[in-house]
Amino acid sequence: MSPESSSFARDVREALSRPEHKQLPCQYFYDDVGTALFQAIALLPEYGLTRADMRVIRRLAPELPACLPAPAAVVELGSGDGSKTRRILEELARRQPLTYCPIDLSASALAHCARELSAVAEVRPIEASYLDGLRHAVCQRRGGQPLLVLFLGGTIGNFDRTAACDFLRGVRACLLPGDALLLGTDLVKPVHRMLLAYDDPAGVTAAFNLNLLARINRELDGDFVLRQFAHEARWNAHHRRVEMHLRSLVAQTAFIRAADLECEFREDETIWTESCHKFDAGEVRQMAVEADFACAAQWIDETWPFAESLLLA
Ligand code: AVI
Repeated sequence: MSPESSSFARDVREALSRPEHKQLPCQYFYDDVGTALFQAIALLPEYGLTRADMRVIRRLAPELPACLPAPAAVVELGSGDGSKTRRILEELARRQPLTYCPIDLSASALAHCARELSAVAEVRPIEASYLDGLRHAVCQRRGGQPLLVLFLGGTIGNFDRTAACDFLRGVRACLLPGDALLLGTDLVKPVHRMLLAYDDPAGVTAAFNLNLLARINRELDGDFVLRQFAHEARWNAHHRRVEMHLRSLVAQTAFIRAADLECEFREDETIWTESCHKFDAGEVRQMAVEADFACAAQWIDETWPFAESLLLA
């Protein structure tokens, strides 16, 4: 088994054996099928997040150079599809040549990103987890020149709130005064709107969620019967998050051979697959202060409330 498959097997085994609530880690959504399904989600009329982020970035990109010391390198946590980042790089590259370091665990996402953006900046892909990759990028800093870190698209919402604050502190610990982080966060909106975004009538998000079981079947020799699970999106008002679950429609047992796991489900038991936390703009500024950043600017999309916040180290 490859090292990736064995850590997938280990994580699946641990998460599905939890006595309190079975879970699956959301980072495993993004195999090739899951990535394609997420791209389709981003086009859905019910899912406004990606388009809102794009609108905000179009608005902030020309203003950005005036808000921070000229960065010599832009480091992106997650490699994105290139279109949002291009806007930012083009504006910054007017001042001086730029190095762009996308960080991702997926070699194919990094290769795509390098193809898209090598005309705008010198691309140095880093295949690693976010913080390991950031530490690596920081070591390559030239002559004390400032860095701009991008964490776009609202991915921080997929961390628990405590983990999100710890993560911001971890990013801050890698940076020096004069460096900056541009952070995207999806904001709270009416509940029916948020639920529709994660339970669209065409069933694309359902397919994205169920693909996690399909991926286990393909890669870990599992025997989940996908039709015996249903996609579910719930609003958790206490934690201000949309939770995605897979509900077992019958009492059943699934075998995952490569994880050496026999997994029993009661009827109506769910596997919790993802949390999508929603914020308000003031809360983001507060989180920034707690992580020892100063929030220098915030741009908000009013059509689909979404914020990009510029945090200075
Ligand atoms: C990647 N992340 C910001 C998306 C979100 O909205 O939390 C993932 C997603 N899950 C279902 N739809 C989209």
